[in-house]
Formats: sequence, structure tokens, C-alpha cells
Amino acid sequence: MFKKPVLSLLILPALVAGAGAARADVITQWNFNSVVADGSTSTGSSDPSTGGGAALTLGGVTAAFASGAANGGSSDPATSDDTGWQTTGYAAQGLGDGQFGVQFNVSTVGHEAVSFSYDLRHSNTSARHERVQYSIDGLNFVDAAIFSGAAGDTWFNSRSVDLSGIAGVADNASFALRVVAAFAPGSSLYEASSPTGSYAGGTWRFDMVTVSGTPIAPVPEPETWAMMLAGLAALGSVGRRRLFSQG
Ligand SMILES: [Ca+2]
Ligand SMILES: [Ca+2]
Repeated sequence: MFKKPVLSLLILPALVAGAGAARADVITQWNFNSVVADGSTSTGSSDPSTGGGAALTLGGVTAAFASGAANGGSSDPATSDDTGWQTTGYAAQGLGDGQFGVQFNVSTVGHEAVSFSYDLRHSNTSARHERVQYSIDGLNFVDAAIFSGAAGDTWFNSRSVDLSGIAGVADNASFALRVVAAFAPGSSLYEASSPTGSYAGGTWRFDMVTVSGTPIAPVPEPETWAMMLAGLAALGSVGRRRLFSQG
């Protein structure tokens, strides 16, 4: 008669342990495509295509839309009407290191093991070096990675930064990320993306901007365990339920 509840007791810890190995979810993603495909890659949306958040520009940068498929293309699986977020208005040579670029505000509430990835097309005269920064208060930004895009008119896909080991990133409503144009390391000048070109501001085109994380598994309280056991017991026969209510 007690066989079923005893079995449930054995299974429950296994279920809870399994929840800890949950796969990362997309918290928020921007594909910048038109919400309703309209056949034009010069129209799109800067609202997230998945989840919630805000895409902003920094410094003198302004944004428009351009093809996500041209010049080799981003990793966007869209087969038509694939748009990227085209940014321009970057700083003059020798000015504004780390001040010009884009920012993405994404709440990580309910998630841990957060990671960030994006595709970026560098134009010939754009800054070769892009710095990724994060903020846990939405105001102060800290360097997390620097990437080099050493080719012009070229997409660099699946840039990825693992932020899982950084305190304060998980479960944070004020979390934000930046990708900013940076001077060449050890220099006070921008280097052009094209090895044969000169820096002139240029354009950066983003696509598939993605913040991912693992859902935070709730730690069951003793009361929760009792409720779970009661729920499982309720699945049993009327006779067993009577027995439990008497205990
Ligand atoms: Ca469009
Ligand atoms: Ca796209």
C-alpha cells in the first residue's frame, strides 16, 4: 500500500538534481528583421524579436537598417527580408575611445550563467577593435572582452562572451551590455578594419544580438517538499489519500 509514495521519494531528488543541468535559454534576442516581412532589408525593427529589452546608441552614433545577408551575411536563419542594425556616426580618429557604440538593456531576472553573443559586420573604414562591456547597475560599465575585426565589408559572426563567473550578472533587472569602438590595444588611435584602409568612422552592422542564461532552479523549502509529496500522494487511490489525511 505504501509502495507508490516510497517510490516518489526516491524519484523526487533525481528530478531536482536534473533541473540543475538545464540548458541555456535565449532571454532576449534581436534579429532586427521587420516584424512582418516586407521584402525590404532597409526596413526592420530595433525591438527584441524574442523577450524584452531596449537597444540604444551611444555617443554620436545613429542607427538605421541594412541587409543582414549581404557580404557573406550574419547567422540569422531568415531566408528573406534579413535585416541588420546599421550604425554610423562613430568618433573621429583619436577621439572617443570606448564612448561610441551600442547598448542593450536586458533584465536577467530568473536566470544565471548569462552569456552574450552577436554578429557584427565591419565596414572597411570602421574601427577594427570592439570592446564588450557589461553593467550590473545600468550606469557603470566594465570591460569584459575585446574583439578584432581585421577585414572590411565582412561579417564576424557569433562573437561570444561568457559572463557566468561575474558576480551580480545573474538575476539582475538592471543588467546591460555595450559594444563600443576601441582604440587599438596599446595605442591612442583607431585601427581600420581593412588592413589596407584608413579609419574614418565607418559603419558597424549588428545582427542576432542574443543574451542567454539558465533558469535559476528554485531551492525547495521544507513546506514545498511537503506540498510536492502531498500532490504526488493525491495521485494515488482514494484509500491512500484517506490514509495520508489521517496521518
Ligand atoms: Ca524589412
Ligand atoms: Ca537579421
